[in-house]
Amino acid sequence: AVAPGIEKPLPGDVFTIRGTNAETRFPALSHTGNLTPASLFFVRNHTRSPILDENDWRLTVWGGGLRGGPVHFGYGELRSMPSVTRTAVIECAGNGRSLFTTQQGEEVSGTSWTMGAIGAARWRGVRLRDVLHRAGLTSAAVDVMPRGLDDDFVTGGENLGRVRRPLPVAKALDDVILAYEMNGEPLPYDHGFPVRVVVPAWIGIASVKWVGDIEVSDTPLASPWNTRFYRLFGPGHPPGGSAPLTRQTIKSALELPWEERVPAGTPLRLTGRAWSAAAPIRRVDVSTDGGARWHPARLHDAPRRHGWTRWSAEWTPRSAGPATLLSRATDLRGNVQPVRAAHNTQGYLFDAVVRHPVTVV
Ligand code: MTE
Ligand code: MO
Repeated sequence: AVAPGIEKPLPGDVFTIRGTNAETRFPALSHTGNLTPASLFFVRNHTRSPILDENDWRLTVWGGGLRGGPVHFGYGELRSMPSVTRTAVIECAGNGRSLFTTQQGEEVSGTSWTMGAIGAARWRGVRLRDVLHRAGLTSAAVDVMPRGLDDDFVTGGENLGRVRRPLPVAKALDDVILAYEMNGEPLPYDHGFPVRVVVPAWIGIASVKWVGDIEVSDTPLASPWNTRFYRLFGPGHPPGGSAPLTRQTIKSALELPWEERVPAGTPLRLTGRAWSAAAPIRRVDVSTDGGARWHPARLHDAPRRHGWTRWSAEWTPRSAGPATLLSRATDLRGNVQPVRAAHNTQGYLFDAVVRHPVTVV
């Protein structure tokens, strides 16, 4: 059986079961509400989606930060525990990476996303905190490391093992959930069926899919996903890279096709989305003349944490020729999208105002 939401992609959208990466095209979001349907939600896989059976699946919690030996949880057992439901975006740390090159002329390595490595969903599951307490968490615990059941990740001939990344115990006990539903349906295979981690506000790699075990350690844990990847490397950063990345930044994007042709003299409604990990979006400004003048956009969602905000602005294109559209988000803490994103060799956290080309005809 195919998990819900996968079998009916909108025309023109690429979706995978078992495949590697698929990006959501922003224009397709204009047909959706605040939540991203699973059929349009981007997929980021280091290897391929495993097809797991919830009856064979179990979660093992183990390590020196527990009172006793390993504790196992079945799918039905998790389902019978008290649940929470929470809206949160999941966004890849590399979202927007290709714009380092196309907009800033800088070289970066990694999956060449434009702005579509993000989606917002309603996640239902159990609090990681509740599972850790049931497993016998002690005050000696320092780090909590979920690990996926997908294949070992092999890169450049080197086997880095299964995808895993430590969370400080404070974050694990705060707002992290072990999710088994996405938008009211069981998780689709590509998004971590039967159970994934959801770490609100943090970069996507923290939200480990197909979780099979969680190490709870009384000493700090490391994995390639917090040492070799997901730090800022390059000039201006420490030799071993920055501290491991945690929170996402502030961004916005138009739902218009890239290089769209728009007729002169016809009023147009520009729509888009804005999001910030630090605080709800307070305002979005739009420029239709390459950044010379800015006008406030109308916001269509009440300020909310961890979701995104739809916005719109009216524009009547005047003279024929190329034009550049920009949107700039501001959040309630006063964070504003910068003109340039800080370069780093792996192209993480592209937060600059996007220069969106169109042609007026
Ligand atoms: N979890 C496992 N087990 N394997 C993976 O390859 N990719 C991570 C994260 N969790 C990954 C994973 C990355 S880099 C991102 S951005 C998110 O999952 C993407 O979640 P999605 O595919 O549901 O959109
Ligand atoms: Mo990612």
